[in-house]
Amino acid sequence: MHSSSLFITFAAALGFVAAAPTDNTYNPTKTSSSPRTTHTVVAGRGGRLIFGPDNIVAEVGSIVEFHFNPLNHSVVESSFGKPCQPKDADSFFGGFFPIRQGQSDEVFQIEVKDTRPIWFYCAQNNGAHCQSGMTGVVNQNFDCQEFSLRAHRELATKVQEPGGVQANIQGGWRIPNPNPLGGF
Ligand SMILES: [Cu+2]
Repeated sequence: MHSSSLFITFAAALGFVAAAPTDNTYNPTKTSSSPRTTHTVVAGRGGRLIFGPDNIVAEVGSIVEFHFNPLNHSVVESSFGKPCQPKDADSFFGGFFPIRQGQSDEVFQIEVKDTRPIWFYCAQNNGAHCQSGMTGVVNQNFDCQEFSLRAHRELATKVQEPGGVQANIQGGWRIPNPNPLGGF
């Protein structure tokens, strides 16, 4: 291998390491210049196959906190064009929350890292939740109806494959419900 191409390979490897997520530790006591906003989303709100709300506007740095009502919902990150499937190997996955009544005593939090839309769905296949409308978005581009939640949901109804999951809970924090008396 020519020495310059070796250098480029080496630099690319360094860049990859630098770009990899390094801090996946949940630290609620971490101080910051302004308090973080938390946006609450309830999976299965009102006993329906929905996320409520399902169209969230959230500033960069804020937290979206998923709560779970019956029965056995989940949350996975997808992409606009491929509903009901994880976007990629790094897509967040909160696992399943099997409960019969009330709400789960655990929640799943994600951080809004940039202004791009974050598409998500429930991967529960007993009842085809994603295909039945259990999808949502953070920071939809409201200027472009081509990429609206409505259009995404329309695509989801046509998905033939079961909803996909990740091998592990990842991309967020599954923690005890910080506000268990908050209702829903
Ligand atoms: Cu569900």
